[in-house]
Amino acid sequence: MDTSCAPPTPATPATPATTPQAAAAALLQPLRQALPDLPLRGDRLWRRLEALAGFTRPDLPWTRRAFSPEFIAARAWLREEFASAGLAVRLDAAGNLIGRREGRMPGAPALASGSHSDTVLQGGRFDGILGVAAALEVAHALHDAGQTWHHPLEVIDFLAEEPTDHGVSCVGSRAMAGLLDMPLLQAADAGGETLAHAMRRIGGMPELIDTARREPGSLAAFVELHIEQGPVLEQEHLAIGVVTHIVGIHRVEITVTGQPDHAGTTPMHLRHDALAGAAALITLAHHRARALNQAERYVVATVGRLAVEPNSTNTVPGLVRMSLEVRSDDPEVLRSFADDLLHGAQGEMQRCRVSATARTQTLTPPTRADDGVIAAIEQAARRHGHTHRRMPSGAGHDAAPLARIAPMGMVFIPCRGGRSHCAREWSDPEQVLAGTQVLAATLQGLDRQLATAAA
Ligand code: HGY
Ligand code: MN
Ligand code: MN
Repeated sequence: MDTSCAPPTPATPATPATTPQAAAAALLQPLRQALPDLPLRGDRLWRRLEALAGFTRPDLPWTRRAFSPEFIAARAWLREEFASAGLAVRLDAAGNLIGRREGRMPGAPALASGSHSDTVLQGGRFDGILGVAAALEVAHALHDAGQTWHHPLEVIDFLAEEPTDHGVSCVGSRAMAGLLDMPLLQAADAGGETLAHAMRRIGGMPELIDTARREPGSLAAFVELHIEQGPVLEQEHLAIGVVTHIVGIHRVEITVTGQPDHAGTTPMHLRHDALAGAAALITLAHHRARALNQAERYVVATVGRLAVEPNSTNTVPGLVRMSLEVRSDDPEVLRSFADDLLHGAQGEMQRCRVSATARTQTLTPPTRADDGVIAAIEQAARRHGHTHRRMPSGAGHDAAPLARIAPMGMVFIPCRGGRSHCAREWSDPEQVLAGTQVLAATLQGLDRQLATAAA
């Protein structure tokens, strides 16, 4: 029996909303009729979270780097789980794992939800995999209930959301948005493997990367569930965060060039100590970001990765390569921070008798969520009686590139102590289920509203 929560079926199947404007207007209309809850299974959801987290490097808890053996094993497991939820499963040319459940409206663009199954080192047990497992649970509950929405539903595990060893993040979602260009595909890791080669290793086809691209309008909406990765929801005792925008991220490789010399025989005033120069830059970046960060402007800067050559105790460091990451909701700060830093550090570089250069790896602008999807998330939170607030995301997400091709929204749940990207990352089963309920109700509401607009 088809118990889809659709409005009275029109004589002829409705066609998708005719224009993005009509769709956008529809999303801002409050839902007139209640929607039946989906039979979500919190136990199945939690079991999948634990199983997926279990694909980790044994020596580094909760580590599943993209393209690693653990990642490849997790992908094979995910494929089976997608199929068990009644999804038609495929891998697109960019290495995104996509599960699809057909809808009842011929030609309708799909509603999409998902996140990423790769992690940073010692990354954590919820960052990314929560969004994949929750979207999968929504699809599985639809399958169990025999329900068919108007729109198809696509569950997506995007390839390599975390910055890869090639220096590229959001690999699969960039490709889907048509933003993964040849220079990024040719980026190489320390061992010389290109991103394209790594993509091929997990089943992608970089030479056909354009086939992974989705055109604007080809997805009805994209909604991602994610842990907040910050302290606000927990401190304010709120269950749900409704993301208004995702900060921009500028990732830069800074190279400090000095000269390797004997650590014992080279007088201090004759050294070209690249690490002393790098240390001055790191300290200056920290203080500049603190000075620029204000109530109405979010600015953070991080040097999280550093390589010293020759990296030996009794040699003056001759070369340092380090990652500078700047995040802000102010496009001008994003653009100018690295150049201003090097300019402001010229005196210190001269005193250390070294030089510094900066090379942009990726620059993702601040991204706004769609007002209609924000309204749908708030309606869903109210429907389930979950406290909620609007808030920005200081973390980057696959939702940012997706916003280029579809109305985007994000649902946050609290994480303990606001901690993330560390082994202590944690959210309670009740918080995970609450977030999944809101995700399901949001997608259900979007399906109804867009179908009504199209009728
Ligand atoms: O780095 C980030 O913001 C995200 O967790 N990848
Ligand atoms: Mn992350
Ligand atoms: Mn993430």
